[in-house]
Amino acid sequence: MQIRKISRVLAMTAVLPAAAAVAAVGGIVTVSQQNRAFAVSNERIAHGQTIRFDNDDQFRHQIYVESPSFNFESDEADPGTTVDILFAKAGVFQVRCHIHPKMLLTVDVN
Ligand SMILES: [Cu+2]
Repeated sequence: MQIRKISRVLAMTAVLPAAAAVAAVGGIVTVSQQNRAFAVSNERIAHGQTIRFDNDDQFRHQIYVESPSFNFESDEADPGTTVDILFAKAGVFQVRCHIHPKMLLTVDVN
């Protein structure tokens, strides 16, 4: 009886992470840009996910990523527009804005 309970718990913990990973594939996470800052300073996503940056500011923004394994550079984006970045590789990436050097979002891609 006791052994049966434990094995059922183990089976559930084995299934849950797999289901979460499947749901995350191809998903879009939205990050707002407001008051010359990203609305969050850290974001955790799975590789294959996209972050959509909404310019909810009254200013233009620009978005870039510089790293050994992944680089991205957007045009300047007007208020009310969006920029999508697909993170295909695992790693930790710093997302910045050329126009506002204090803007920083750290993205942890699993
Ligand atoms: Cu900016």
